Amino acid sequence: MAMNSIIELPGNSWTEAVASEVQDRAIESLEEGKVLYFPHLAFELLPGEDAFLQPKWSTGDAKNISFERETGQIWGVSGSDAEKTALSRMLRRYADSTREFLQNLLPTYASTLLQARTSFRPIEISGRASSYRKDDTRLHVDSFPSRPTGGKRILRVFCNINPEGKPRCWRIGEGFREYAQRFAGRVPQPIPGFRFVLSLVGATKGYRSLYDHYMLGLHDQGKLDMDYQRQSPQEAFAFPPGSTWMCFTDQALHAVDSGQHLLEQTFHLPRASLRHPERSPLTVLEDIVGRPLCASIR
Ligand code: AKG
Repeated sequence: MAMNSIIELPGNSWTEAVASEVQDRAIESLEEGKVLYFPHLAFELLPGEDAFLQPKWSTGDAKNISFERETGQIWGVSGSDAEKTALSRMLRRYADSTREFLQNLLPTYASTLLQARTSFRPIEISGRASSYRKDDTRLHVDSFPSRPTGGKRILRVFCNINPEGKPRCWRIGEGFREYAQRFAGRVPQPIPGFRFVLSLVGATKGYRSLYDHYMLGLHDQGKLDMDYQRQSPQEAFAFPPGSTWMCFTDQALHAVDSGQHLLEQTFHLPRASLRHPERSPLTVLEDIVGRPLCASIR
């Protein structure tokens, strides 16, 4: 089935200016829920950094090694202090590169774009055991139990740095409205007071809004429905090493089947900064559910 979920764009530099037609196509496509694909935008490793392309650097069975650009903190990594510092340096470079790239590609977002965590995923996805909730081989939109967004968007930039020619194999599903319409009715009603208690005891970083409650519900209900997982419309795409792609992962239904050694940078964006706020998951969900879901959102 031709779904045209992937929009290929030119660009082979993290720092160069981007033509206004490309900027326009990028913002329109992203806000439609498409995946922007840059086949020749590679992240170059510095001498010695290829030593990090091994699963042993990840502690336990954690999928992510995470880095916070603002504080310089790194999590989920095993190794000496010197090795952690060297890996942090590589992740900071990726964080800086993606930030500069987005400033050039999406200048109208630039002033309100919030940079969140950078992650490195050195573990092979295929065959990895996990609970259904954490199983990213099932189609889902991103929503995290402990990190509510309060309606802010989740924009993620991925780069395949596999040294052995192995692609990152994704599937992209149907549109957000179709997905939300299918599953919103199955999301359990929130238990009064529960979300308040979650933030009080620190189980969530901030208050889980009704929007976050519904997004989490869609994420879980979608992953639980194996008929949907098998039979719903979906388009497979293999991102080769040396390529970069990005999407609003709270809108583009996605799954990853296989691949090893990925860099990922998360950004958040207020709904008000979108060119088409009416296409945002918050507006679409409010329309489907028939009530406001986020009192404090602008
Ligand atoms: C996600 O980060 O939401 C995923 O589904 C994983 C994508 C990947 O690791 O390729």
